[in-house]
Amino acid sequence: MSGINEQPPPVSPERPLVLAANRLPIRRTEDGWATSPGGLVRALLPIVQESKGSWVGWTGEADSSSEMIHVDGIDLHPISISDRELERYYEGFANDTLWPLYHDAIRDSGYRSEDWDAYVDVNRRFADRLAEISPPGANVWIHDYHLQLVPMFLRERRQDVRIGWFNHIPFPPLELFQRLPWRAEIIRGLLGADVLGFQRARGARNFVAAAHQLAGATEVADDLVHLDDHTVQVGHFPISIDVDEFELLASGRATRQRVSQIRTRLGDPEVILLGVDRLDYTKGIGSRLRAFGQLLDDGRLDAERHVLVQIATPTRERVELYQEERREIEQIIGEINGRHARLGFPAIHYLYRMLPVEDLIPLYRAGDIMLVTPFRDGMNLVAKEYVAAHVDGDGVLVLSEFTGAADELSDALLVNPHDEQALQDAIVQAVEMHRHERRPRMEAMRTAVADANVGDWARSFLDALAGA
Ligand code: ADQ
Repeated sequence: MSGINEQPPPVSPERPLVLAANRLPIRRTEDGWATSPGGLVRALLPIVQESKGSWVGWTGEADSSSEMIHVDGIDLHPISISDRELERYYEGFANDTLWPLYHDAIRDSGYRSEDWDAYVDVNRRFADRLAEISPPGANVWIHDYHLQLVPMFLRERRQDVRIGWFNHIPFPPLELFQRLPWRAEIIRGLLGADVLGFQRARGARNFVAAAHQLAGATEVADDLVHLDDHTVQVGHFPISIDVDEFELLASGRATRQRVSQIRTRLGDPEVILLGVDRLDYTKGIGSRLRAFGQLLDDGRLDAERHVLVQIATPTRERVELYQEERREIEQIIGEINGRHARLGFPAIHYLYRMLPVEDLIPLYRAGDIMLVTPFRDGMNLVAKEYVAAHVDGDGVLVLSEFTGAADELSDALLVNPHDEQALQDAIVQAVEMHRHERRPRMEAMRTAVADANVGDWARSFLDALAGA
């Protein structure tokens, strides 16, 4: 492990860290605003606090005030976004144009110029706010596909700050990316940064190819591209989780008690299969459920011995494609349970809700087999959380080869989720796997996850930015 405290910090009160992301890391409570939970927020907050930095983003509420909020020792600068803009910038351009296109065009994207105009306006608002509030010489770290024009807009106003951008989702190959009517604008927007970070080496390569083809940028070294007197470092920085925290929570007595309660409640099945995802059409939830249903139909699995628990988090519920996806998943579950449930014992247990981490960890531990089968995913933290939670050294991960996590977790059962037969076979192989094979595979995956936690990830990106 690189040990995040051994080197001098890449950010300091002299070079504070200013973060920008679509969402501020806060939620409203009865007593006002509180920071929201989650590994990324926990990893970044202390760095922002120590460097006396700040965070720019949207509160999650339309037309909110843009007055500064001070929570947990950091200054948060809200960007006010109207309901109309949310429809166009967020639900439209970010989630109906970019999201499907960047995920292998698994659904058709909408290309509407009014959505693009709102995306430009909101990106400019972010950049203006960053330009106003960033101290001289600050490190500005911009997150994700919602804000791809911010690097260029910010550079136009502030040449003294260092600008980094990290993409949490895949960056598509040129053949797909060039469908975007505003492809050159996006590339030029990103090239305003000093460091561009991607989850996988492949995403970084895709970007370099697009920058060359669509903007005439030249690759001057392995990870450096050059355009108009400005050089940009392009690298991959695979994100991770707070490994120590997952292990700690997973080892507690309360968790062990919850695990045995869960098993009893599920009717003490031999094998618990588990899926945990945002209810997103990229996650391959429907195919996974169909594969399970087919295995029950064919008698290769038995609903008395094999039980599937699917936890789905509500997400982007105002977007039509997400409503359709939810209807389809719930229909599949209904059909499978109709055929295979017994009174009081469904074959698939389904929860459509967000769970607190104290409920999620016992479920991970109770899961003998974790099914992570997206058609495309930038990283997929659920896979890493499952592995970190399995302090017992047991458990099998069935993992789509189209996730970033597959690069590091090569001891999972890697599967092509488009191949129905392969998916069914992988599930059966997981169910039948002997502990002599399960345990070494899990041990290797646990080593891979423990070798890089989210603090190391933040540190390595900020080191690159500091050296830019
Ligand atoms: P997501 O698409 O949201 O993230 P993922 O990486 O799996 O996907 O993260 C989901 C997070 O939500 C996990 O931390 C998980 O514990 C949590 N979660 C899921 N369902 C939950 C539930 N019902 N209740 C509570 N928590 C739940 C995007 C990209 C990913 C990339 C991450 C981080 O799409 O590819 O890994 O950002 O960069």
